[in-house]
Amino acid sequence: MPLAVHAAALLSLLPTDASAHGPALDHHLLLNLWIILTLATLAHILLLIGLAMRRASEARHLWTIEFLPLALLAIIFAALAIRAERLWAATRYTGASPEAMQVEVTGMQFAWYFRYPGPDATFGITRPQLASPAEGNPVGVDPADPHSTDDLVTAELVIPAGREIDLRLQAQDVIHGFSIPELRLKQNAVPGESIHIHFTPTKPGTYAILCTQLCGLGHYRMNANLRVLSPNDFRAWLTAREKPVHP
Ligand SMILES: [Cu+2]
Repeated sequence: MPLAVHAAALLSLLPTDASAHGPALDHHLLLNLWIILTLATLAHILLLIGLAMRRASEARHLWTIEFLPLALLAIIFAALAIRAERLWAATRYTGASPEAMQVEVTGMQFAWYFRYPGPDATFGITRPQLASPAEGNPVGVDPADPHSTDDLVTAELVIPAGREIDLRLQAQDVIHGFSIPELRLKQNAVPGESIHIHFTPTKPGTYAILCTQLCGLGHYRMNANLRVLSPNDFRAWLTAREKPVHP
């Protein structure tokens, strides 16, 4: 089964699949590659046949070898595009379930910060003029807002496996690209916008969060860690982090 071997080799080149929506995306990618492989082979066979039969046939209009293949190609292309668009939209436009864990992600030159709303489940107000990484307030949380007192801001993203996570992405200065290859996630963080993306991590582990937009001289070092923990480990982590906030 050369095609199966081919697929297995391709899959082994992809990073680990650690999210619930990942396998469908990988499947779609492989389907695209198989179709391209088939069409490229067919095109070369047709080319060789054309060369061999060049003198044997007269030039005439053959709709079966012109319009029919073109129509079929257009249908295949449209079907692939619609399916890809649906897969893309599934993590964005359909909306997360109400039980999803909320985490705010802020990109800035050249770091990622993550904010958890705390036990009150509400994010405090942020003000750009208050943002100061040097003073321990990188995202500019307003201490005057009662909702902000229990907000937890971290430099690594820690989430529990098996629970849906609803991220809201924003950027303080320029466009940054939030990307986690193992979770098959990639979404720009744009200044002035709050962009939601939701997913369910399936495999505990440590993965790299990258910035995929050239955002300045320090772009090469703009990364952070994602740690996917078991639900129990996550609870322990959250409790330990929340203690200093609630003495
Ligand atoms: Cu960046």
